[in-house]
Amino acid sequence: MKLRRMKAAAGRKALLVACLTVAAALGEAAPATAATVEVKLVQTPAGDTYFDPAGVHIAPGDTVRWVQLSGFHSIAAYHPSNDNHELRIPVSAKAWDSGVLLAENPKRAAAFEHVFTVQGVYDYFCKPHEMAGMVGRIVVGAPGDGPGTKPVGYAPGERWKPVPEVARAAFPPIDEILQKGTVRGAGAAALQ
Ligand SMILES: [Cu+2]
Repeated sequence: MKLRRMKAAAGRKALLVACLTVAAALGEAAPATAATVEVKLVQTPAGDTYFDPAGVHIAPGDTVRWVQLSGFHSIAAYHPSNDNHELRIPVSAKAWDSGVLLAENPKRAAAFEHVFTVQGVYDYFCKPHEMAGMVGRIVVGAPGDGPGTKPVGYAPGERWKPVPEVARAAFPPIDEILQKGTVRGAGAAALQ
């Protein structure tokens, strides 16, 4: 009995070592110069809300850091696990939802980070302001042909929550993101 427990413990340890080895190998495969790109969360005194920039192009392994400058916002992937929203990130990527950030920069609870490892197009929204068109788009490496490259409403049979018209119009075009690296939303560009 005692021996069996020891064997089981040894087996668990071997599994842990194997996992750590795989993690180390994956870490080495990521580019040595993984970058962090900052996106601001903004609400103007007039009540306009937006991500700035609205579109960014990053490399696999890079981090996006959202920083809340004014107003209260959240950052959530277009994904069925987030309130049955349409799937608009790569199929093998993990969904995320920051919840509403509770402080304005520079306080500690004013930022949220996510690391992007799977290539493709990621569309995301701010839960309080999706209906006002507060959405963003991230292209990681090559856009490929995943859900984020498809027209909004591409799978009516899934009965996902429809993407509001004002949000549809706010996604920066993928080509423009690839060309410029970052794209400011129409709202941000008009206000400044
Ligand atoms: Cu918002």
